[in-house]
Amino acid sequence: MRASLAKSGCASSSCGSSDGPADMSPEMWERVKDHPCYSEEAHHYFARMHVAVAPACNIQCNYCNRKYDCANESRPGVVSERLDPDQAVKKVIAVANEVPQLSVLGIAGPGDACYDWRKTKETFERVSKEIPDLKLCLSTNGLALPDYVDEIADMAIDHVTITINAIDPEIGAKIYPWVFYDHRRWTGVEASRILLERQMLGLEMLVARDILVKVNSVMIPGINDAHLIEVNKAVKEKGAFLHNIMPLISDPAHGTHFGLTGQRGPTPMEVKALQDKVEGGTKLMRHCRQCRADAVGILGEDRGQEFTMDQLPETVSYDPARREEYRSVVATVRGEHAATKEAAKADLAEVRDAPVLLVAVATRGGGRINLHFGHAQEFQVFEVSPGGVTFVGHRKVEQYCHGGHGEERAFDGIVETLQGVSTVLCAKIGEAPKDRLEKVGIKASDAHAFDWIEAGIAAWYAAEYGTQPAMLTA
Ligand code: CLF
Ligand code: SF4
Repeated sequence: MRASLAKSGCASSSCGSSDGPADMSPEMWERVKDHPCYSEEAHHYFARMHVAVAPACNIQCNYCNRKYDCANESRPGVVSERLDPDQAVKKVIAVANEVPQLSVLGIAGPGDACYDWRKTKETFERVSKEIPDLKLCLSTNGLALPDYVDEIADMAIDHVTITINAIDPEIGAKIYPWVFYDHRRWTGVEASRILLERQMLGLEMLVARDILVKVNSVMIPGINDAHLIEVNKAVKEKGAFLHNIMPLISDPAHGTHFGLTGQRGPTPMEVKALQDKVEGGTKLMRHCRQCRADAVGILGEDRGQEFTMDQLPETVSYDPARREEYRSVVATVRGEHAATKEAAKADLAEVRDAPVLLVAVATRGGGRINLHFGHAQEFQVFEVSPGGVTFVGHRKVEQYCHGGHGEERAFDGIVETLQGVSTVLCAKIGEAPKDRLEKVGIKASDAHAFDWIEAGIAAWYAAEYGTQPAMLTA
């Protein structure tokens, strides 16, 4: 890899502090480089935690059952621990002492962070006093948002997510049966019109105050899937920073309207096809994990159960040492990672007449191919072509291997989930699953174990399609 660095020129300074991706100014990079949701690159290194302090909600979404989590930002079906601001502050300090990757505190349901504003505000203010460098991030359905934008700006909350599923009230009415606004309950198209107007107003007001806005949209086949192309254009015009198109999660067991009426969610390939159609509009987030409202950890892992209130010590005080040490290590490592990406790109440019392929990678994070096939609970999927390696999403699976034996049912699920994928790269795979994957047309290799992901994919691709990129791997 060092030779490759010399060949391609280092994308970052020698101390490893990258100026950020080419599609972003250094100032913008500074604002997002530690936020695991606002930067795909950051999600390899940094963690978020959510505290569920704001349980009340002022609207009803057809994909939500409020007995569970807020489906705008979380996977429904798992009950969260509801906290008061006192408990939340204690929990954040305990996590910050134990999880050095922690960089963001989010309030993301169940309920609406703006409707329950008093609790949201108190929690953020008190945490900021204890841990001033923690980024504050809130997620809202947008109905009450315009009332609090000035306070949000005063509190230096730099990241706000609004869930916008439609800009057409007729479509919105199929998603929202009612909203509670101005002391009364509204239904039908009128309810949706009020909500959508307030969402757009909130977006404009945040952008006017230079706050970064991410728009989340739940993709609901047959209801708003095609319409999300217009949503993407509209939020771009209003200045949204990022658009996150998330698949509807629908299961009768969740007791939601959509779950009970048989509304299906989209397949991974349908999500990808829609995301590809909106390329060129608002920049897309493709690495969302639809995490729980009490999630803790790097995206894709959830350490929430290690930090339930009953496990926390009586008193906690913040010790910044571990987080500071971690940040200095990351500064070096991410510079190295950025440089290998550039090297991979340069080597791929030498490959001729090769197809565009999807490659699934088993990783436990850190940007490396570092997980056994049988231990994966998700695969990160990358598109590779002579033009480069691009992250396109992740696919959750049931873990195949438990204590040395493979689960048949899990294997079949993996094959179905990896639809459209040509090759799996992982740290280790046994001959039996490798042969079985081959039989259904998916190659698997552990020849690039512990490489940086982009470098490993590029090396594999270049080897498959005729060149020998000897310098690519670390
Ligand atoms: Fe939480 Fe949301 Fe902030 Fe991230 S999550 S409040 S922006 S810190 Fe992230 Fe989770 Fe996806 Fe949300 S992966 S569900 S986008
Ligand atoms: Fe549920 Fe969140 Fe919608 Fe409220 S905004 S109904 S909590 S999904």
